[in-house]
This record gives sequence, structure tokens and C-alpha cells, in this order.
Amino acid sequence: MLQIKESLGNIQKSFTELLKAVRTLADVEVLRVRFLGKKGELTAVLRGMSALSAEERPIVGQMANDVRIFMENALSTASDEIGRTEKAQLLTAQTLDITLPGISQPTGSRHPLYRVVDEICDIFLKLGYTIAEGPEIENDVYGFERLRLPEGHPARDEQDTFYISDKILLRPQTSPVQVRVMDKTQPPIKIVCPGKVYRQDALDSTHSPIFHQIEGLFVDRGVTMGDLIGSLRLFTRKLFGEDTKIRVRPHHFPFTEPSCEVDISCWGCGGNGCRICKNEGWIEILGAGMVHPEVLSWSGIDPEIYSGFAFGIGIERTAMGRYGIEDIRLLFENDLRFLRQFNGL
Ligand code: 2NL
Repeated sequence: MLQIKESLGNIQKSFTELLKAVRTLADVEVLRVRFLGKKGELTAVLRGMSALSAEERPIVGQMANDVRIFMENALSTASDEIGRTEKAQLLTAQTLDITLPGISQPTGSRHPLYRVVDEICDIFLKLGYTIAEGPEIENDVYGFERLRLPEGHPARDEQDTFYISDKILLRPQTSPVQVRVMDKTQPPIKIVCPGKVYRQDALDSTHSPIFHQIEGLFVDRGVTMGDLIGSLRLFTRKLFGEDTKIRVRPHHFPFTEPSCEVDISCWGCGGNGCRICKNEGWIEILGAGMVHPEVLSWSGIDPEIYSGFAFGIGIERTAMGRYGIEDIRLLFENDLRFLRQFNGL
């Protein structure tokens, strides 16, 4: 029994000595295995207990248990401390300089054309219109025939577009979208149709073979030219400012009767004449008219019951006027030096 007591004392002593040299969690684990493991020193001593008498056994057992608890506590304290130090070292090693400049994300901005599209659509949405869209590739029925532009009609030249085949073409205006809506819906119909349209125009500072348009259509009982003019006056005031006046001139479109062109008082001089309006005092802004009764009836809408007005606004021209852009090509070249000027606008 004395010998076992001595062994236990030696184990505790050498354990305490070795514990002082422990630096890492791995060191702690090595000690744990060496002293408390299945093949460890304490286990070896306990095996020798079989030689003890029944009286001695519980005493030595108690002592061995005390040594075990001592070592377990010492090991867990050591690993806690090492854990804390290692974490602290890691935190000092991985310093983060929050004063370094960040990696900046270049911000984009809405293209000036779509800025104008959004503004115009917003105005009509507030007037109870909804937005309708449709295909840019059309057949000649919706592209021309249904708008009273039969083959050989002189106005087809003016609107000459790009043909994919004899009968398939790129739409020269967004009217086909409106015809498609009228085909499917009975009045009241109140829509605006924004989108890309195509014409066989050579590119220069004021012409582009691809451009943007918004057309509007209002069909209901008793819609008059007065409603058209009132709506357009309200719209132009919202878009160009409350002082804006409009001038309505007679015109001709095959799809409307009567038809008109609408000018607004010049935003540069208010009507007195300046460089912007070429001394006219007025700037042409859109075309409009009362939907031709044939166009209504071909969509299954009875022109004896219903009437409607329609209008079309060119977006490029509006954006150029609004932002003082003098060459239409700037709107399509996507030169960042140009587009960045609209950042934050
Ligand atoms: C322009 C101005 C316009 C329309 C578009 C239209 C649409 C249908 C029926 C009747 Cl479905 N009209 N749209 C009307 C007048 C003018 O656009 O200068 N166009 C060549």
C-alpha cells in the first residue's frame, strides 16, 4: 500500500512538473493521454490495487480518485487558458484597418431615353391609363393594313421600315400594340404603349433607323376632340411645366380622322422666339387624332357607339429638347462620357 501511495504521489508530482511546459492544446492532449488515458500512468497504478486488502482498497481508491480529479481540473484550466491566449493572439495578428478606402462599386444611371419614357408613362398612369406592350417584329396586317395603310399607299413610303420577308417587318410605330388590345378588349380602353420602332432612315444628327415612341389610346362612349386636346394640354403641362401652352394644327394620318399635330410653346423663350425653336416660338411635339371609325370597327368595336382618340410622341426628340442634346447619335452610342452626365440627375 505504501508503494502505491508513493507511486500516486510521484505521478502527481511529475504531472505538475510537465504541466508547466504545456504551451498548446495539442500539448494538453498529450498529457491527458499519458496520465489519464486507458494505457496511462494512473490506470497502470490502479491495476496494482488488486493486490491490496479489502480495508486498504477504498483508501487507496479514494487517493487515486483525488489525483485523477486534480489532474482533470488542472488540464481543463490549462486548456481554457491556452484557448484564450490563442484567440487573443489570433485577434492581434488579424488586425483590420477600417480606415482603408473600400472597393467602390461604380453606380449606373437610367438612360436619358428611358428617363423620359418613365416620366411620360407616370403621367398617364396617374390619369388612369395602363401600359401595354407588344412585339417589335410584326406582320403587315397589324403593322400597316389595320391602320388603313394598304399596299401601295403613299404613306407607306414615309413609314418604310425593315422587312424580314414580304409580310414580316419591324414595326414602324407602336400602333399594332393598340390594335391588338382593341381586338381583345371592349371599351373603355385607356392605354399607353411605349417601345422601340423602326424606319428606313439614314443615320444623321436628327434621324435614326431605330427610335422610341409612346402612343396613347382612349376609347369609350362620347370621347371627343375636346377630350384629346384637354388631355394633351394637361400632359404637356406636367411634362414641360405648368406655363406650357399648346397649339393644335390640322394634319393627316390615315389612321385618325380628324388628325392634328401638336406644338408646345418653346421651353427656351416661352414663345418669343429663340435658337431652340428657330425663332418659331413653338416646338412640334406629337401627332394625334380621333381614331378612324374603320380602325375601330375592324377590331369589333362599334363606331356608332364608341369613339376614341390616339396620339404618338417621339421620345428621342423630347429627350433631346429636354436635355439640350444636339445629336441623336449620342443617345445610341453608349459613350460613358455622355451617359455619366445623367448620373444623379
Ligand atoms: C405620329 C404620331 C400617332 C396614332 C399615332 C393611332 C393608333 C391607333 C389608331 C389610331 Cl391603334 N391612331 N396612333 C395616332 C395619331 C398619331 O403618332 O406622328 N405618327 C406617325
